[in-house]
Amino acid sequence: MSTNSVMKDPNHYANIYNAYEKNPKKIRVLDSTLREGEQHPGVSFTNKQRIQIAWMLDYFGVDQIEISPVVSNDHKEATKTIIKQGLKADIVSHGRALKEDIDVSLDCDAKWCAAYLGISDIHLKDKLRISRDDALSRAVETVEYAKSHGLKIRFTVEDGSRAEPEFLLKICKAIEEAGVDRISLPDTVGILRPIGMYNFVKKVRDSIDVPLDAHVHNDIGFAVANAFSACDAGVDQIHTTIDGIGERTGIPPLAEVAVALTYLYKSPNDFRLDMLLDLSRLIEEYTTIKPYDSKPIVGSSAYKHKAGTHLAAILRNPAAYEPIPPRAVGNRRRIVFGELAGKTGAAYLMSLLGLKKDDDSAKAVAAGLKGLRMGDLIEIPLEDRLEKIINDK
Ligand code: HCA
Ligand code: CU
Repeated sequence: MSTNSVMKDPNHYANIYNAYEKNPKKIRVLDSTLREGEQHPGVSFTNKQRIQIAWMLDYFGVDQIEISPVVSNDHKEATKTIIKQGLKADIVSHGRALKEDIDVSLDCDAKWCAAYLGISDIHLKDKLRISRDDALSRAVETVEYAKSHGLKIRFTVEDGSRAEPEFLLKICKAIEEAGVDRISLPDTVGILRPIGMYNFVKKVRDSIDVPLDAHVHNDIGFAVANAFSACDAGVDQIHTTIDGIGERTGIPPLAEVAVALTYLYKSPNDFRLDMLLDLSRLIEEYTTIKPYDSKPIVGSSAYKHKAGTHLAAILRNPAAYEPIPPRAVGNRRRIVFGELAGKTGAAYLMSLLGLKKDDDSAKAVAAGLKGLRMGDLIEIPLEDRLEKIINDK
């Protein structure tokens, strides 16, 4: 490939390392902001907010939206109303592996339900206080009950990553026979590393035909990596929440997952990625939880450029330090002037202020900025339009 065509796609060689398949398969997204997200400390939406979030997620393009009607009457009302909206996404009504919870989903007129049951020894012994045989029959009965009432059902083998592997397979096979529509494989306490998640999923994938979900927690910071490791092993749906909120440290954030699927995995989804910042802002407004500055995609510094060498490059071609353009995800590029601005940064600042810039004065201003010892002085947005003016000069 010639230098010129590589310049057209600055990610060209990185893409070769990423080794895309010719026809990448579609990886779906289930968003659980309304279920797992509400398990985040301090988060509780009003019904109006729940409905708005569901509409926005649907418009964004997720495949399934999860909500739990069994939590309270309010949640049940919200679930009913959201189901009535006739959104494109499936609304998945989440509850325990109990007939009474399936009944609540039926009451809400759900078409899809999800049932979870802890299957690791610690969950069986210290949470549920039932034997493996009890768990097996409870799982099968729950699936049969949902199916006999015309529901589609996803079954979650909760804490599956810490369950005895032969029992995990036994239970997956039994619910497959009972007609389960999807199985969610969770790393409930986020204890797996990426290869561990791969092996966990592969073990099930090799003996089960039912479509699989990955639900992974971020306790040690591996959630996004593990979700994609699960895809490599055969999962075709990832669970997310907006900004990754959830129990403890949460699960993979929708923004990272949707951007990675689109740009790094070439999965044929139809996401409106430019809504990502708005989705994050919406959750910030409803929860008062502000995403940390350096959070990928939606963080306030995700598209800020500061060091002089970076500014010099960005002013010519932002792709020098941006993997994908900020506009694509609804964010904005900003440049930061301060001690590190350097000669190019200083010259640019002078041109913005209408000052004549020659090499010596640019150097003097750069030295002045350094001498101020104030850290960052100002930051300004750098739009593509402005860049063009600079480049035309
Ligand atoms: C829970 C546990 C769960 C379920 C995941 C799922 C987990 O809080 O109910 O239903 O796919 O992490 O195992 O969130
Ligand atoms: Cu969870």
